Amino acid sequence: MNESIHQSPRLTLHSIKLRVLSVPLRRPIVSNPSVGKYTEWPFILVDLLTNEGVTGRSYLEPYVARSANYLLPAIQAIADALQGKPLAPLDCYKTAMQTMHLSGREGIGLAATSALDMAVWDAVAKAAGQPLARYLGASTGPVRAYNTNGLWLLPAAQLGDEALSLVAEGNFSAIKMRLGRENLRADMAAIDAVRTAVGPDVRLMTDFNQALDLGEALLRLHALDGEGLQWFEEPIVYDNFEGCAQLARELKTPIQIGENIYGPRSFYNAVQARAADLYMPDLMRIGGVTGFMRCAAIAGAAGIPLSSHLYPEVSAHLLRASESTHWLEWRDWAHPFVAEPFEVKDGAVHVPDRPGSGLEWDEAAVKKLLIHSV
Ligand code: SMN
Ligand code: MG
Repeated sequence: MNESIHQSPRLTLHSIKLRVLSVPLRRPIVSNPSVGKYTEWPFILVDLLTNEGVTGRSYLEPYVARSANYLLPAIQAIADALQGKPLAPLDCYKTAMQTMHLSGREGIGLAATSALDMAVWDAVAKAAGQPLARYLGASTGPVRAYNTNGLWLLPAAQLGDEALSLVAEGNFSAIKMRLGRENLRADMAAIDAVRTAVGPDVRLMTDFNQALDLGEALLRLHALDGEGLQWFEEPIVYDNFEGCAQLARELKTPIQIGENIYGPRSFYNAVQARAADLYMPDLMRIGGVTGFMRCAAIAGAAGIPLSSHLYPEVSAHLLRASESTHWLEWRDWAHPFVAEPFEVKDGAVHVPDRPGSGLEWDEAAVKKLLIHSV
């Protein structure tokens, strides 16, 4: 019997490389004025080089390309604080947080922390030769997903065909459509168009992207409460936990929030306030892998179903390792530059059996999509 123990190297930071891409969207995002309209989607790629030769990778998708102006220096400043220390993800997270005690532990600083946190976890899992899910004590395999690749605020007449193609993209059992049109009748017409096309068995998630005030939300959500929808996402402004809690109390349809929550402590505060029935943290805002897994512990202990927002690749690993996993939000916007996109079939995203998060870049594609690099 071979009893030799393979020690994975203790990693230390050499340097980081940051690149900003602008990636065309197959189906443009058409949302309400608070989110906006996009034909291209920005990504910030992080390559974290270690002195031991392992490279950790991650990306942020910060909605607007100009946010790179302040995110890149913040990521670099945190990386500077990690110099000379062991690259242990929880220690790195703590160091990053300490750098922000006086400048603010949410917003840009936390988004920058998340970018590095995901890259550090990727590096250490790679150094251990394990997929991130397995490094966290789980296994690789499928994660049930819904397709969010379209169904923005388009005319109802266009929605049926788009809904059918969304289902067909991965034999999905669930898709998400956006609501919050000018009035209830328009939202009803949109739901009818999608339901008629896909039939009764496909689950329909709905997302208002914070479009309504509480008065309008009370009227509209009560009127839509019998439509058999899977959830009402962000009906009102995301940080009005009291208003969200009122909606969650009054409605049969579950209220979903979480993509705009910054860090596990705000997540905990939302849970304490009973602001929603369901939560879906976003890896950029929640604090990367570290922040997400802390929320997964809170959600699991509270018996709250946990989904993810964007970042389907890393989120898939984490939902494999979460206690109360609900749905993964699937979208393929990173496919143009990801070397080996994850397999999507039978309504699930499949976590691949390769070390780390499984995210590597197609460098030829990155070159074409590059708008800025440091
Ligand atoms: C969303 C995603 C990406 C851009 C804008 C809005 C959305 C979601 O809230 O949940 O997918
Ligand atoms: Mg949303």
